[in-house]
Amino acid sequence: EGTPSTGVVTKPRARTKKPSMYRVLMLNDDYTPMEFVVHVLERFFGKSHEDAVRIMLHVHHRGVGVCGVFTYEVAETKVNQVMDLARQHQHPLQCTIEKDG
Ligand code: NFA
Repeated sequence: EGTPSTGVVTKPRARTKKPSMYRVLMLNDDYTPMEFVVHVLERFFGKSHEDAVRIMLHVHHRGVGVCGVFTYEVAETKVNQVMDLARQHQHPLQCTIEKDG
């Protein structure tokens, strides 16, 4: 009657599904000052000054670049923070989100 007990107790494991990740992309434009872009990358994306300059120049030359990869909610917050600050300074800087992978 039923499965004989082995005395071994197994703990049901909680589901561990990794959240989808999203790239925050920055777009080039002709007007936003390079120093402002570097500042944004340092302040909102935690980049070192050297990495920030590298990413800014990549966007400047190639038209688009990745600022970082985050969960959707974090990516959305970063985009809003960047666009709010750019608007306050009347720069046309644009960021977008795209699904990673
Ligand atoms: N292209 C801008 C300039 O020459 C600099 C820039 C870089 C703007 C990256 C937006 C993103 N002032």
